[in-house]
Amino acid sequence: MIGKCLGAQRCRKIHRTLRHCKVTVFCFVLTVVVLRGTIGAGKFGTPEQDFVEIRDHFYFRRRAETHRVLEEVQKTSSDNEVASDTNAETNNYNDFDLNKVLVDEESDDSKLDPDKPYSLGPKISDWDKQRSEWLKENPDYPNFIGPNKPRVLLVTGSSPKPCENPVGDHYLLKSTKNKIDYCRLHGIEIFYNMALLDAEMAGFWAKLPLIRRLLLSHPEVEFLWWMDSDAMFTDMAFEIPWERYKGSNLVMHGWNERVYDQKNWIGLNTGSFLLRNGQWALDLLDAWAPMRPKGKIRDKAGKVLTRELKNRPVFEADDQSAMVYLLATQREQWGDKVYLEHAYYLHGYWGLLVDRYEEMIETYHPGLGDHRWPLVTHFVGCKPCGKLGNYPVERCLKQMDRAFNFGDNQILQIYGFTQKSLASRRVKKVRNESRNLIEVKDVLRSLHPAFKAVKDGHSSEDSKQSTADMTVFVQSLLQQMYYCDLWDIYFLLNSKALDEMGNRVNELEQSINDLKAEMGVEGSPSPLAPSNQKSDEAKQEEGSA
Ligand SMILES: [Mn+2]
Repeated sequence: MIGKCLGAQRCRKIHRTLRHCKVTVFCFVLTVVVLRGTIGAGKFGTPEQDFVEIRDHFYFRRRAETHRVLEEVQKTSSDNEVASDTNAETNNYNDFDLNKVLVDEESDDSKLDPDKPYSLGPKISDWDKQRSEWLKENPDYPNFIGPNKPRVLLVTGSSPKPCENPVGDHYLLKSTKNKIDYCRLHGIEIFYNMALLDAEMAGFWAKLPLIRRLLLSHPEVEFLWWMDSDAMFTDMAFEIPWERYKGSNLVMHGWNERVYDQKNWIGLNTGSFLLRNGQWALDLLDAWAPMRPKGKIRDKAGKVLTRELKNRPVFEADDQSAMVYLLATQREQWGDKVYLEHAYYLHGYWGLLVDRYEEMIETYHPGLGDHRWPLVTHFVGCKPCGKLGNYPVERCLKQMDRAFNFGDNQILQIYGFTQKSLASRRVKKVRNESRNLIEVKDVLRSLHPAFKAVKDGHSSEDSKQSTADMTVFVQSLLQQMYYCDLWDIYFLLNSKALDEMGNRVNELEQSINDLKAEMGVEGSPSPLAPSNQKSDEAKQEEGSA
């Protein structure tokens, strides 16, 4: 009928319009329904009213959800006294007394007989034999993951309890992140301990039973690297010169004359050391432990140590003094297998280093490990996790932040960022993102340094071995170059550093050419190919800088 009145063409037009309207209205209704269903808005009030409703809704949902979670928790622990306590009702973390969750069981110290000599565990005297048999039976877990690259386990840890001051836990987290980064770059595994494995070995002694248990549980680990929670890596590029320790079982930062001649209690440091897995290590731990922690014997041993060692203050026996005493009094038994290193900072006392970070950045580059760019900065005497340290809290925390940033900058720079300053938590971009795949590939390769590569360490033929050794040597040379041009482009632009850099590149190139000539045709295995390419790039970069 409408068609008759308006004519066919017009009718089609109206139909089309109506169809469009239907779709529009349907969409509108759908939108309203969805909005009301999800956020409950759309009562067609003012935008302000809607906003208030949305906010209330979200707030209510959040509250309801936590309430539900709390209810479930309470249901599951209905027989627990937590439910009956009014404190359990609080949603405020600041109001909650953490001691309700972390219940300390009674110490079983009293059960130990003070007259019985202390031992770390049952005596083992054939560990070397057991271990070598295990290694033979498990060829997939070699103790060397490359020529001159031992399998290393870094061991660190902290108390099972939260820190006395919450900020201490934050610094433990930073210190842990720092260690994860270094170990990831260097192909090292980490064990973080939070369990007090032995009540008698509390405090600085806690590491001994832990180390023993780990050595016995991981025969595939060649070197165990103990590192205190208050020590941080400040040189992410420095690789331990493993070949130097071929004949050593224990490597600590220290000096022969200060330990053996002066018996100085700070002649070495036990905050960061390397211990080779073997019978020797077990024997050393047995000889190290009986200074018998806690109580009369530890106090008495402390007096002996203070009397016998140079400059030692009066306090109970500690692991470091005990080590100095052990080495100084039994040098013939242990001395030939102990390497006291001071060519780089396996441990670096923070007081000597932290104020020079800016100078280091201006003049040097990562990969040196020594006073120019310390491998480790150790915050001896700062106790952010405890109540009372030996230094002002402000200096400790400020410098720990700076040390963390100093190390973390080297990680950030791989990804194209840097901290605004060592005191800052903010980062800025140092280079634009790569636009093509080839560049991205280069960036990614910088995350796979040669010292991390896993290679077959079972080369039996001498010629093969020498080629492999040569390869590692060339790789480590290239690695140094590689880090130089990779770490920071601004370093290249730094005028002071430029000359040194130029000379270094020339020297390294010369060494590589010499080595290539020496090695002849056979000495160009595949891992070198990309590195050669890299050295060409370094040349180009040098030219353009
Ligand atoms: Mn320490």
